[in-house]
Parts: sequence; structure tokens; C-alpha cells
Amino acid sequence: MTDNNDNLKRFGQFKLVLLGDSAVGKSSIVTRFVKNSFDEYRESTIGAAFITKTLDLDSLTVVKFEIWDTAGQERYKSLAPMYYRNAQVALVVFDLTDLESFKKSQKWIEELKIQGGDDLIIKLVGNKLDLQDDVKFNIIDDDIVNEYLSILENNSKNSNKNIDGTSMKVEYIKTSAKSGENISKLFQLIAEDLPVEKFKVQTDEYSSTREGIINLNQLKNNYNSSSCNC
Ligand SMILES: Nc1nc2c(ncn2[C@@H]2O[C@H](COP(=O)(O)OP(=O)(O)OP(=O)(O)O)[C@@H](O)[C@H]2O)c(=O)[nH]1
Ligand SMILES: [Mg+2]
Repeated sequence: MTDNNDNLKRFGQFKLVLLGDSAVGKSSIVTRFVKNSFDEYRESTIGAAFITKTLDLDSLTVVKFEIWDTAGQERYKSLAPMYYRNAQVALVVFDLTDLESFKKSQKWIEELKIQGGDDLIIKLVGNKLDLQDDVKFNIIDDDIVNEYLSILENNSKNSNKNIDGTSMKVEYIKTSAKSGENISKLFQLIAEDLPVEKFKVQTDEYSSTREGIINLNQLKNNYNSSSCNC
């Protein structure tokens, strides 16, 4: 981000939605990211939950995520478009030990490619990485996912939506909400993809939202959030 306003702080606000089967760990990823905690016995989300998180990407760039954590249970599926509509980022989560959840994540990606915004940033997240050390839980390995992603990329090159011939790239990352592995890396990857033009130079109005901002690198020690169950 370099222009005449080089020394001024920039602020960007982005809507992020989590989608995926029930019990894959969507809420746990959010909780690890926002509060740096984990709950073994978390209750299934009803409808959706909203939470915000503001962080310093670097000394000059601040980002506020408005996070919609949707419910994965089938009966809430019809609500999802309400949450991914106008989202800039979608995290499609599956459980690395559950093949059905991986198949579901493919359906979500198909739906997002048709119904989501043209500039939607999609990350495919394989969660519960901590369980993969155990052979009996090592169900979905990298080869399976990479094969799917290369088919996806080829298909999108040929689709009508990308008339310029470029493909809609879906980046894959494995996480563990339980151990925290790769959770901050996931959000770092998202931050790197956010469109520069959506960041505004700091204003007085923005200054009032700065309270409690944390640095991504200090994730382990701090959190700043507000939430409601909707
Ligand atoms: N071992 C392990 N368990 C996890 C991990 N993430 C979540 N869990 C557990 O998986 C269960 C479901 O987690 P949730 O975060 O509620 O899943 P969800 O995707 O939000 O589910 P819905 O709200 O029903 O859509 C909980 O018992 C969590 O403790 C992880 O990374 N590793
Ligand atoms: Mg949940």
C-alpha cells in the first residue's frame, strides 16, 4: 500500500462468513481467533452468531472483521445466503476426519461461486488438524483436497462467470481450533488478499472505533470482541 498518504493509518472493514457442516468447528475457529480459547463441549450454533474483531495488520493498517458464524445444521441452510450475500470473505470449513463434511464443503464452494460476489475471497479450511496424527482419523489427506482444488480451478477457467479467463482461486489451509495451529496464519492469509482500495485513510470517525485494537502477532495475549446470538 504505497501512495501519497504513506504515513497515514488506513482502516478497512470487511464482512466474513463461516460456512460448513455442523460440528466441523466453525464456532471454535472464531473463538480461538477472537478470544484465544477453546471449548471441548461447545453447543451447536442456532441460526448464526455475530462477532467483530479489530486488529492491526501492520503499524499503518487496521482491519475490522465483522464475522458471521452460521449454523451448520441442515435446518438452517436456507438462511445462509442472507449471511454470505455482500460478504468479502467466506471460510468454508470441513472436518479433516469426516469425509461427508468435505463433500458438503464442495457444495458450499459451488454455491458461493454461483451466488457469491465476484470478488469474494474463499478459503477452504480443513479443521481438527490435531486429530490427524492418529492414523484412524487421518481420513482426508492433502492429495484428495489438492485434486479437488485443481479440478475446481480448471472448471472456473472455463466458466462464464470469469469472462476474463482468470480462475477463482480457492486457497486451502489446515487448522486446529483446539491447539490453535494455523488460526492466526489463516487470518493473516485473508488479510493479505483484502483489496487495498477498500482501505480508507484514517478519519476522526474511525478513531473512535480504535479502542482495544490488538496486533495479530499478539493474538495469544489479547482479545477484543463484541457478540450477539442472532
Ligand atoms: N479435536 C478437535 N476438536 C474440535 C476442533 N474444533 C472444534 N472441535 C470440537 O468439535 C465440536 C464442534 O465444534 P463447533 O465449533 O461447535 O462446530 P460448528 O461447526 O460451529 O457446529 P455448528 O454450530 O453446529 O454448525 C466441539 O465439540 C468442539 O470442541 C479442533 O480443531 N480439534
Ligand atoms: Mg457453531
